[in-house]
Amino acid sequence: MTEKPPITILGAIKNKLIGTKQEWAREGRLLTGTTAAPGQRLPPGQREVTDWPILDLGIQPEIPRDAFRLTLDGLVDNPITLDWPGLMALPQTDLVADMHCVTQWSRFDNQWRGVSIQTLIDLVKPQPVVSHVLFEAHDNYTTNLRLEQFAGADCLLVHQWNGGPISRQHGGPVRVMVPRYYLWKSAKWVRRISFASADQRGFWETRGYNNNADPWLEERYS
Ligand SMILES: Nc1nc2c(c(=O)[nH]1)N[C@H]1C(S)=C(S)[C@@H](COP(=O)(O)O)O[C@H]1N2
Ligand SMILES: [Mo]
Repeated sequence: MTEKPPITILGAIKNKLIGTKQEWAREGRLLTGTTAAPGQRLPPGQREVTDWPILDLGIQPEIPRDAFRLTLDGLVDNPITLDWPGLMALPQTDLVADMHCVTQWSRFDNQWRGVSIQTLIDLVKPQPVVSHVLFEAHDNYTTNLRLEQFAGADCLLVHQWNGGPISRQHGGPVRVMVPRYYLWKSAKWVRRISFASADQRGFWETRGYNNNADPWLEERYS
């Protein structure tokens, strides 16, 4: 199963969108050059939306709950693979948070339910050398964070949004939510989280997007 899927018309359109986003990065599009005032809720260059746009690479994997598996491994004392009952057996956390996409939309007051990353970190016990985390998803998307970004008190592995299951389009049954960074850092359909002692850039981070991705610093591009 190493063959690449054939390029379909829809795939070609998505490839074009990926190309467009890479061009934005090269040209520094959407940059306002301003800095948010301390405590400002809407980051610079963003506008509030009330719908929830869908962004992906043209594949929206279908993962039934009973097929859900998430592996946490790498430089940890206790690597684990969680299934759906295993995830549900962990303490559940509710959080209301905003989200900010680099394509300029922000959506306020999203109600998330899931397992806090702190709980997962306590479970797998990363070794002291761990400095970075790499996420891999079922559509082969990847993204990366420093451990301290991922270990924030507001970081969750989520399975509910606004009181219902997260839809397949938005990364269900389980996605990552790291609300204080641009949304491309929050992997949908996550299947592996590996803890490492070195940084490895993900899909957008190798295509001109900022490695740190703080919306209030307008870290859109690298
Ligand atoms: N697996 C996977 N995760 C992903 C992406 C993707 O293409 N595949 N896109 C990222 C980007 S660029 C954004 S803006 C958000 C979009 O999440 P949403 O579609 O739920 O709004 O998912 C992020 N996580
Ligand atoms: Mo995005």
